[in-house]
Amino acid sequence: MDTIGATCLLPGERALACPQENRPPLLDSSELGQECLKQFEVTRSQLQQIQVSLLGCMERALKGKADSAPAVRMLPTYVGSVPHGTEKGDFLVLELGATGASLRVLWVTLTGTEGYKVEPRSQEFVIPQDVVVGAGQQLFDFAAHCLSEFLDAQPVGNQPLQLGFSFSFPCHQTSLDRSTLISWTKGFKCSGVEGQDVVQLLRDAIQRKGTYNIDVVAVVNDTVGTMMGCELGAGPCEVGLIVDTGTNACYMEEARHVAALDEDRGRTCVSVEWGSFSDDGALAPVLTTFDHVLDQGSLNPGAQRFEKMIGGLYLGELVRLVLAHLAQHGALFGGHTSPALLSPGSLLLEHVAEMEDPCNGAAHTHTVLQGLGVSPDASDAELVQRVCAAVCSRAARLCAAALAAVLARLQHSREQRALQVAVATGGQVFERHPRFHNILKETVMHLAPECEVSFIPSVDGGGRGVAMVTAVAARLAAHRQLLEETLAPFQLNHEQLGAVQAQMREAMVRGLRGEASSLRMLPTYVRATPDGSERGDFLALDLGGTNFRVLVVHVTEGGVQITNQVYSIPEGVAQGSGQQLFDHIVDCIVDFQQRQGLSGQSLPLGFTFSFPCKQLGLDQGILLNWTKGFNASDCEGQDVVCLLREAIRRRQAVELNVVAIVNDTVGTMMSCGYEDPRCEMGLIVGTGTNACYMEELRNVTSVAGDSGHMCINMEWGAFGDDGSLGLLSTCFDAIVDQASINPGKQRFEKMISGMYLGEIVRHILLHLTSCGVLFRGRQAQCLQTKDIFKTKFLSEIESDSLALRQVRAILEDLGLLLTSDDALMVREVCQAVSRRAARLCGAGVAAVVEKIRENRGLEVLTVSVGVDGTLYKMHPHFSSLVATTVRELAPRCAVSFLQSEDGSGKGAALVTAVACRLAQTAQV
Ligand code: 0WK
Ligand code: BGC
Ligand code: BGC
Repeated sequence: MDTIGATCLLPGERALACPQENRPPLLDSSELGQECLKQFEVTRSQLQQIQVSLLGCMERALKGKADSAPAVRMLPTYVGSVPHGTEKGDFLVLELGATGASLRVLWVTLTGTEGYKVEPRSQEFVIPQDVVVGAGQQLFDFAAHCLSEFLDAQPVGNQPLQLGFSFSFPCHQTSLDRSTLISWTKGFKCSGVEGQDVVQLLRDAIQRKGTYNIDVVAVVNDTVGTMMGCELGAGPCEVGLIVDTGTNACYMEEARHVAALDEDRGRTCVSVEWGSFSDDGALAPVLTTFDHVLDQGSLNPGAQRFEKMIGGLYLGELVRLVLAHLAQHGALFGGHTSPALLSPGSLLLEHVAEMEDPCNGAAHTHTVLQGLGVSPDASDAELVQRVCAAVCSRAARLCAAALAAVLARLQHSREQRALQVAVATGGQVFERHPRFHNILKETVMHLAPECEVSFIPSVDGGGRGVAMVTAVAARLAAHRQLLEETLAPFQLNHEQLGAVQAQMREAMVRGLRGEASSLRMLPTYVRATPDGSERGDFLALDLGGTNFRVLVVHVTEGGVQITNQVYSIPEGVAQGSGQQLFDHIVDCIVDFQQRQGLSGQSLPLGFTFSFPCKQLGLDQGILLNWTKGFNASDCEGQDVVCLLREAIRRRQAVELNVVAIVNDTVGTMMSCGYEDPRCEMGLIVGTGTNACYMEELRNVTSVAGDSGHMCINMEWGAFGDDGSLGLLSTCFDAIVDQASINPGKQRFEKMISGMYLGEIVRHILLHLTSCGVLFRGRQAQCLQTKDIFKTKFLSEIESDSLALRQVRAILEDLGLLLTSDDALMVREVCQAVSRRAARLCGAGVAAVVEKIRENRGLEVLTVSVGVDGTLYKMHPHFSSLVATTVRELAPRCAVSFLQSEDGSGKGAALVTAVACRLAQTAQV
């Protein structure tokens, strides 16, 4: 190739001189030089336009409004909590991609003591070019090999090692240890990696290598490592800026502004990925022909245009292209070129930095140019230095415009005009280029005058920062493991649920036979579900749930009309004397009658009394024991209908005709049975839990008769009181039971119902706090209070429509100081506890419907279950989990669940109506 005077075009280079017809008059060599230098000048207004345009792109991307190929990606990094400073331990760090075709392995010891630092041990490995552009597996195997080689020299033994992976390429991260590569940059082009989770690829390679037990716990962008590694003395840096082979920045954004995250509090680190900024409007005026040539000659033409004007991988090449152009047009080296001058990549960043060295730049320039096979004279060297300066100044100024856009974003995000911020900087261009840092600083001051910016050079290239993130990730991973271990006993599998179903079935049979069983299987003397012929007006009482209600129920041809009044049962009355309780009940009835103009009328009354009663008849019920926080004295062992009648007598001038006492499960079954005759089971999951169903009378040994049916109140809340649930019971269940007013009793209820789930959650939260997993290990006073964590919180916290922010609001209203990680974990605890409750309840229902099916020797049973109870009705997932579990465990039963609209008061009135109808026919 003749290099004197002949013009040869570089690959992909367009003739710089424009075509004959509009070719400007030929420039002499010095003018040509000037013209080239001029191309790299960027005016202040152009910088401001770039700043504004980049800011616009950032804000659109944050809102998730960016188009398919966003100019900048604004990628969440899942780094939210800045280091506590308490992080300690030894961490491995693997850096790939920050400084070109090399990777670095570091051993970082975090002391957890402010100001006391242990120098990291590190080793750099050059990545062979064929690996940089080869198969992805080869690259990750190379990384695993380097890790192993590095560790061979370290006293590690076979302790598990935690590794932070600094991977400096644009990635979609979905957690601290899951990150998918979007596209390679900076000369990397390995196949089979884009679109893949790079953490998994590294884990697989380490597995294949099989030499050390390394757990990759975090993947971090190099800008994040640089920001996190910034010395705490200076106060946490909130921006990380890298100008190395490539360039990028990250910063701490208000989490609520990141649409991709379901967050509203706190800050989260966002990697801007400004290397891909390419707003033609803003960049076109500053892009030179040399930029286009460089881009066309790169591995990723059209991509990372902004980076290719700033990154250290490209600055040398830009200078070379200008020098080659000037030489070919006789403006340099007397028009002489050389193969080296004409070959891409022959001029590197360090060459440019040397040539710009304020002291020995001129000498270095001669050395570098001779190295390229050209012999410069003094004016050549001077022009070459000016070309270097032009190219690098532009890079620094463009970088400053981008940083100014980030500062403007911080001002918007913090709603602050004056901003004080520390920017951690890292990368060879910063470290090697003599003037880059100052030009950047000055330009930022011009473009963001209201921002007070301190630049903190990263001490070790971000290795410590990556270790910090790894420590945070390791802490979170350890917390997650502790959380999973704590919640594992709440995850009941099919076998365990099948065992509960079978045990309940056996207990049912034993209970029906009057043998020892934790299921009392109490006959209710309700022999049929309503047949629609019931008529009349009835009073009904509904005691035992969240609310005590008095109702008047009108049963007519046209249907059932109900008027009811809710009254409270103060704890002092529920746990006072029986006389006090029943006098209070009668007071409410009298108040209701007065309000409804029923005073003096003696309507038949049905009493829904939701506690275990041994019934001797429809209107006789001996209270076996209180449950659900009731504990009125002198009632257990008594006929509660008598207790009510005595209270009525004590309140003279009141006429009430107590006809029936029913359990709320029976009332609910009857109430739903009135609408759907296939309803033969009643289920309550509220303050307490229980079920009843229509059993074949022949199976009820305590009641005479072999034909027909009898509704049996199972009192399944007591299931397991014989210890048969011991294997499933957790330490938290034991704590809740011990703290209850009836320890050892109602064990099944205490794993399922609303009165207890909140308490189970509270004790799990206390345990996780004591392990340091929650609330930074600080025990919250509010959580020490019994019953402060209401079961309704579970229903609210688990609602899908509730964003994490609302979960935090509920917990903060409780007085908890928490992070989003805490809120996420509290939600998981609630889910585990309520899921177990629903699954156990489902196993119980499956046991009952299977019994009914076998009772009737049916292949398939179609049956409905009437259900009531706040937990079942209000919890977002409880009912569907119960139905799913029943389908799994009783596939030969088609079960529909009918939510009772009118509560069991209506059912009690219907039972009373049936009793009255039977009594009338008996009199006839
Ligand atoms: C409403 C019924 C009542 C039952 C209650 C159970 O009318 O008989 O006791 O549901 O649900 P809780 O109010 O305990 O949530
Ligand atoms: C990558 C960034 C990285 C930057 C600096 C860019 O090419 O896309 O992820 O932070 O280089 O290394
Ligand atoms: C009682 C049952 C009642 C259930 C639901 C349990 O505590 O023992 O009689 O049906 O709660 O209210």
